[in-house]
Amino acid sequence: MPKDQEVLKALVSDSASLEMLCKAQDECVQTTFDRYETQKNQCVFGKSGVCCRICHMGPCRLTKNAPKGICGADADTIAARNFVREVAGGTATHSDHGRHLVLMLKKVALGHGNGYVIKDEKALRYAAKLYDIEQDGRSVNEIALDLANTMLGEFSSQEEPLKTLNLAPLKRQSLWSSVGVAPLGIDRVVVEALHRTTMGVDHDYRSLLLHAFRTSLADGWGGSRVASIVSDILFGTPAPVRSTVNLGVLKEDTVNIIIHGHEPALSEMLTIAVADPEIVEYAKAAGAQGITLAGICCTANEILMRHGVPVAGNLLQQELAIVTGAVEMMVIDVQCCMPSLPDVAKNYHTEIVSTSEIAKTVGADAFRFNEDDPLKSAKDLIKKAIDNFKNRDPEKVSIPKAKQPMIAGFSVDAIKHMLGGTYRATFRPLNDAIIQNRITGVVGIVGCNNPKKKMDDYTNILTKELIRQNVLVLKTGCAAIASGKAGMLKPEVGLEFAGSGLKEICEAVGIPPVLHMGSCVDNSRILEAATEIVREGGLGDDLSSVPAVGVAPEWMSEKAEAIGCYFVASGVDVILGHPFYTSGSENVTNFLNAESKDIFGASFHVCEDPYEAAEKVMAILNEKREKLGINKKAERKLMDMKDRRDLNV
Ligand code: NFS
Ligand code: SF4
Repeated sequence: MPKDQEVLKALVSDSASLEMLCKAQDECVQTTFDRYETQKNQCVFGKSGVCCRICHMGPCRLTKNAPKGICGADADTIAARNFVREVAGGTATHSDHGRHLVLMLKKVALGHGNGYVIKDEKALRYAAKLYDIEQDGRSVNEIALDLANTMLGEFSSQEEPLKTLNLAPLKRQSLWSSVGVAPLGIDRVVVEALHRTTMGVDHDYRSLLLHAFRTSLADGWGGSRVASIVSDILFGTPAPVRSTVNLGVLKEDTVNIIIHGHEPALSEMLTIAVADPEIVEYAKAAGAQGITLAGICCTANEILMRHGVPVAGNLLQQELAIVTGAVEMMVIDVQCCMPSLPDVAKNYHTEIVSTSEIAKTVGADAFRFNEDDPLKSAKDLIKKAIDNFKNRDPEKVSIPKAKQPMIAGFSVDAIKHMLGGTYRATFRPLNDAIIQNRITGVVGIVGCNNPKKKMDDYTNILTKELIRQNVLVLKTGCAAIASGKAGMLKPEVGLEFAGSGLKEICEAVGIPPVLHMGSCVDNSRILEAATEIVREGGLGDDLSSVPAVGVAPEWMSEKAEAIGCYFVASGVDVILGHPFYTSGSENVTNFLNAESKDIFGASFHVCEDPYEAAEKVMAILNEKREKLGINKKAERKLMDMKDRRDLNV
């Protein structure tokens, strides 16, 4: 049954998506939004986390009359086990992405980069210092090889905790050791998560949930952090860059290629290849004015941050991009690439090309990059897209006008330089602004879209509310793209909504009030920023004392669960726009939403409404400020070198 515009309007926030939803409906193209309708009566057992199909005596579904599974597992065990497996899924996902990058760094270091190089030697040297790698009298490749091997050890370490944990404040590190959640090798904890949760192993919900936190730390202070560090070394550390976002970045007169997924290596090559004069000529010969490369999801964020490549959209726009009828090719790799893409593409001329060995999609063309000559492969792929330009049906083309300019590229290094100036990169001005109550605190708004919520709405309302209340907002993933579409990544627009204290600081140091920090693995950059704040001094000696909160408004992915857990285990409270699937166990829910506070100094909170979330954020920030004794228009507390040394963080 076709829906009227009002119904469709309730699904999405931006006009481009609405136009494409209407077009999809007119052309009888099914999207996530339609399929969500058909799945609407979602299983209550699944939703409350008390369905278990871990062994084949089951599946078991717990009810009042059947409160235990066949093996005797109760709701606590089952809900906790399911949760651990989800967190392990998220950790594995980010970390495998990290692993692929480390393996590439190793190849480059061994001289087999085949077009990939160490682009940012400074980032390499900085990382080598963090991991205590000898640099004196050694070549760049020798250092890189040692770093790559050290990082590979982070995956395989059997008995030693992760070295990357050392990047956290000392107090947090000792808390992890004393609680016993400092993870050993990334692969080991993920395997252990599967082991612990199989039939007949770990049945104590506390022990299981602690393993969820342990596993998540191997993501945030392991795989994801490693991914960000190595991406910066290989592809350059992001610095502020201008670009545009939303479906309006596609053009009628160019060949449009969308890169979608997560791993930056191939998209980097495509970015290089697309500018090659030979390719530009090839496109012109095909009757196009050129080539437009645009991104979706986190691949978009990666190439946006480093090259200013425009962003076509976030998770729920992947199908809508194809509905424009103007996409010659969508290149997909891993994660968040919906299996429905070839079905949608059948209605147009779009070719879906999958490039990852581990991610096949039925109906997509599998394209293997030639490892010996990835640049040539990238060019071949682009030529294939250009060849498809002639198949575009002008009757079916309708590109929405909506697009917004934006600024992205705020790595920690970039923020430090903006705050401190070229000669003295430092977080000091930010710490001072927080101490003086010009800025109330820092909030990371991260994560996905989810058809259960009006697309981008919660994220955008919350962002505005928070900057109005003088909170500096850090963004990653699809939440960052949402802000871009709403115009909030234009500094002048952000400043218009910002409270007076935040505005004053942002204007003084030249940063916008909403900072796009990258993809989801870059959530580790948010922790890095929080650690810099602790080290700078004056805001306590641990991450849990900093007035900082994480929010995942529209999350859907296991990755978001892993991120939430490592934020909490790092001492940063996390607000979820909708709850985990654990409501079937009061104990599990209580552990995540309350008891974890006693262990980590932070816990999860659920706020289904963005205004309620804003209130909760402010309450948490103010509580932290109160504890620090800075919850008044305080005079400036000056830190001298001695104070800072005494902090010992
Ligand atoms: Ni993150 Fe990036 Fe988006 Fe969610 Fe998916 S793209 S890794 S998981 S949907 S934010
Ligand atoms: Fe049922 Fe226990 Fe098997 Fe789960 S592990 S399916 S609760 S018998």
